[in-house]
Amino acid sequence: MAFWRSKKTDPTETSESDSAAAAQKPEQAMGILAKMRSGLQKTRSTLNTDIRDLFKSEGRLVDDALLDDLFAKLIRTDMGTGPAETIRDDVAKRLRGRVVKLDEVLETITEQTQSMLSQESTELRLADSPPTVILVVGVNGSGKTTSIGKLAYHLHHTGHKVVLGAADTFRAAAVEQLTVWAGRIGCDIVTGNEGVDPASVAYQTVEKAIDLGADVVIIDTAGRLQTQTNLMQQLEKIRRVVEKKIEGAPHEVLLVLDATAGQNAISQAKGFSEAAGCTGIILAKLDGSAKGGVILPIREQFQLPVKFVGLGEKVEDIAVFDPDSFARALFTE
Ligand SMILES: Nc1nc2c(ncn2[C@@H]2O[C@H](COP(=O)(O)OP(=O)(O)O)[C@@H](O)[C@H]2O)c(=O)[nH]1
Ligand SMILES: [Mg+2]
Repeated sequence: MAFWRSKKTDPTETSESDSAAAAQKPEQAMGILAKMRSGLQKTRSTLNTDIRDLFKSEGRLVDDALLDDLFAKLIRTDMGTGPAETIRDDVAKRLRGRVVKLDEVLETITEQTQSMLSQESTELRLADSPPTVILVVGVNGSGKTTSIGKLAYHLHHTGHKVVLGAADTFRAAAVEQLTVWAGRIGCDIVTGNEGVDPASVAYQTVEKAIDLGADVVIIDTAGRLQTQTNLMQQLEKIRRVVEKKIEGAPHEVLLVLDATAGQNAISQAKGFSEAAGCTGIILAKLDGSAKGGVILPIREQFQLPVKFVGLGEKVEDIAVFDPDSFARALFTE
């Protein structure tokens, strides 16, 4: 599970700055597990403290009382009743009537969660010929700009030429924020003055990427709600101008969801994802949340793969979503 297939073929090209990206190569899956573990620390400690309370060292009989208690603990991670029932019923099916230790229950829960989270692909959809255009959308403050910065950093350091487009022209601060990221990464950015048509910024960004022979374009957009018709139309316009320039673009429309919003993030985003033609999800701010269980209803209710998870505010705090590592990080110490 590479973060992104590295373009570099000449080993002399690798530099120290590749180490963060290298930490996400398949042979270093432990790196990803460690990262997820640290990002999910809040959820895990709530959950494990809670579940541990149910057990004594000599174990406990799996009966209705335990199953009810377990259900209540699972719910606290904001996974919702559906997924919590599925997990509880699986524990019942496999362990009812037995006296079991904590570890065995956690292992059962982890396996069930892994299967619930499994999805076809987390790989970014690439253009047949570069540049690949990625549009990033979501409500205000969900973590769009920060996720773009982190994503761009990893792409840049795996040998991809990245151009950023600051199409959130509502606030000068938003443009500045992305400009700071571009400077930090050392990649190109196209900006427009506050208030200019975001679609024109998107258009110019794609144009510049073509001129520069860039591999990836990532376009930031202003936060919006699905109910804001004019803003949704503006998003549609961005899509149109991008597609006009490159057939098949945008290749990905990534919806950024804020994990700290728990179930609210889901209700907010449901209609949005359809209206904006989203192709994948970035679940940001998992580190700040004790509600990491929210990923389960996200996988259940959206017909979209989770592509990345945000695990902090630093450049390296993003990971390709891997269901197995995620479930393990959620439940095991
Ligand atoms: N802890 C944490 N904070 C994040 C993460 N992603 C974004 N943030 C913070 O969330 C706030 C809003 O992020 P921003 O990218 O500006 O959101 P936007 O309005 O969607 O562009 C900022 O303070 C970010 O530093 C994350 O994965 N972890
Ligand atoms: Mg922003």
